[in-house]
Amino acid sequence: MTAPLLSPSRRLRRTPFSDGVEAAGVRAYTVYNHMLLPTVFRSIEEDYQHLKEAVQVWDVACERQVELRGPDAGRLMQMLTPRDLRGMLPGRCAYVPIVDETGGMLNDPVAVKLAEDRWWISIADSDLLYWVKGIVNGWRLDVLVDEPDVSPLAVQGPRAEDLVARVFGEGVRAVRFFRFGRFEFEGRELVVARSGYSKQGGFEIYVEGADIGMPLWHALMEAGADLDVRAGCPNLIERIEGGMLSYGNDMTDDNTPHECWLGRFCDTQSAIGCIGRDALLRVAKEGPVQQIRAIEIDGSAVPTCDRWWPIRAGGQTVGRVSSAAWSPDHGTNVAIGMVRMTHWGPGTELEIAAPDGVRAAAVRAAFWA
Ligand code: THG
Repeated sequence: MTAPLLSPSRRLRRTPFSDGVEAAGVRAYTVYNHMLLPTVFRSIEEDYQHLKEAVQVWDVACERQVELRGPDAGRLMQMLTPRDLRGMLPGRCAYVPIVDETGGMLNDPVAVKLAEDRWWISIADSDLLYWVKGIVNGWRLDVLVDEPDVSPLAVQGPRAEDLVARVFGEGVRAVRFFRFGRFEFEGRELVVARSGYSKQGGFEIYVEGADIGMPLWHALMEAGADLDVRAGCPNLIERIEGGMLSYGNDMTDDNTPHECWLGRFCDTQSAIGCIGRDALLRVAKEGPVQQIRAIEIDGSAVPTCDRWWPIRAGGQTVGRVSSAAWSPDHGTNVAIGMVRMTHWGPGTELEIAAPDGVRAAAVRAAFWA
């Protein structure tokens, strides 16, 4: 049986790079923020090996920006997150949990501080714009909120710095992790940050203006021909090995940042103004009763994880697996799951009710990367 196709329509937004992605032979897409996100080019395993040894250009335009502009932009940003942003300077990026009034996760974006009064929130897959607009209107804040014509293009892999330097100049080499600089391409100044949804290193170019999307795509492909540059995409295996979470898969608004292992990005005591602060201070007292863990699943390659797989131990359900894949480099199945406190210790043996049968599994002390 062949997999069903996804019917295109204008609701399912194309990106400024979709023509390039299709010419490169994209094999599968998912939908993210109502937009196309490539998931496979050659095969997930082949894409994975290539990402780890060369360089790829990723159409991650679906990481849409929620732009905050105006005198209350900084105050608004702090209302959204329990991470203390007071020391954050313009030119920096920060991974920030976004929580609602119950402390539930609404998104886990990268915040980009362009200026004191101008921010981009580079969102994961949820309609954060409406929550932000609601707050602005309810609190009568002096800030404009919208989704600008900005589409991230990621360059990831060990040769990413060489490739980006060829197109934007040697100055990009000085950009440190989670910082950005402005660099020229065809007469336009673009934000280029050292960041990205992989552990292989690289940059994200915030392409302002859809019209320069394909010119930049072609420039990168031409400049990197001898580096074996290819079109790529966030890779399921690599991101599980690295413990990069996927909103909607690994966590939802039912989870607090602490359950998601994102406590290191929270300063709830000092994040004055955060809408979820009181709720988080309350739950922080008891501590989480379930938490994200790296899990190794025995047996041959697992099937696609497109629903939560129950985690069992001693006849009880003690959690769920939310992401899983066969890792060629580790010769085992790597997975991310939410596990109850009674069973989250390293080495704890578990059973996973996968769709093709029950498998033995174990909690790991840490992710693989
Ligand atoms: N880049 C940008 N926007 C994004 C993503 C991105 N929006 C959607 C999605 N990815 C948001 N989720 C994440 C998850 C992890 C990271 C970034 C965004 C990430 N984590 C680092 C890590 O785990 O090593 C830690 C970052 C830090 O130390 O501050 O990078 O990828 N623009």
